[in-house]
Amino acid sequence: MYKNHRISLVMPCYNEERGIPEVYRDLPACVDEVIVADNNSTDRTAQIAHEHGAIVVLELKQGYGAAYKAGLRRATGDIIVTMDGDGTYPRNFIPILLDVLIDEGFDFITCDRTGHKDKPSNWLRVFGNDVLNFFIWLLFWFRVRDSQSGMWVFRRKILQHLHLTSDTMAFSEEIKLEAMSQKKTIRSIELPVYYKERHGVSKLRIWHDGFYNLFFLFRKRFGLLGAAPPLVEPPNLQKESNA
Ligand SMILES: Nc1nc2c(ncn2[C@@H]2O[C@H](COP(=O)(O)OP(=O)(O)OP(=O)(O)O)[C@@H](O)[C@H]2O)c(=O)[nH]1
Ligand SMILES: [Mg+2]
Repeated sequence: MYKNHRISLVMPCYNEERGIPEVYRDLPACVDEVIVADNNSTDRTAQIAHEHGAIVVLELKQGYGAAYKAGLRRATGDIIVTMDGDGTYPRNFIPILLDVLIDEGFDFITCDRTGHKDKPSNWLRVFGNDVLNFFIWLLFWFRVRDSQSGMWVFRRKILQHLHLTSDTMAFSEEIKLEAMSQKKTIRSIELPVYYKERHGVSKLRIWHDGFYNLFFLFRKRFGLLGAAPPLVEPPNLQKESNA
């Protein structure tokens, strides 16, 4: 619990047996439940997550977005924190981000890694991220510094307003588009964090995912993605279905 809010951490994991122990190593005590969405891992991801006390949800449909949808549906916290299962995102920032969300009355925080993605080996990722940020500005008229970041902190109830169609890596930009464009309903902010070296093998296919995510932005902008039911029902519908 954190300031009377129940906290869920959701991680999509595809072969992250090396990353999961790293996440747990300095996980703050305020996290009440950890959901590992295991995406057909062929290593010991599920076993290791289970041994650490996580709730393991198996998602057979392959993809970052598909795994996230399964994990988010299972989360019960008032506030959901997300990150990769590879140890890259800073767990010790969680209480600070929760402070900002709760004390300042935000609904959605997305974390910006760009200050720490300055290594020469990362130039292609930085460039690709910037191209996607630029097209978000061009197509949707709002600015985001790190459209591909996978660390978000948000109130679970906003899921009823989000239409999340993507089962792929484009899920990351889509959740920001959905949350940050609904300015009247959802109060959003982007905040900087640091970003560590990953444990285990990267699943990112830079060229494939980069072009796919760019194409996705156009399809989203011009309404070519079809409908997606919200991951949680609005409260009045929940009451009716429980009755
Ligand atoms: N790419 C990908 N990731 C998946 C999939 N299913 C689950 N994941 C998880 O989604 C997270 C993001 O993938 P990463 O390989 O970390 O991608 P990235 O963060 O862009 O790249 P790195 O900076 O190298 O970590 C990881 O926790 C993966 O294990 C999948 O089908 N594809
Ligand atoms: Mg990662």
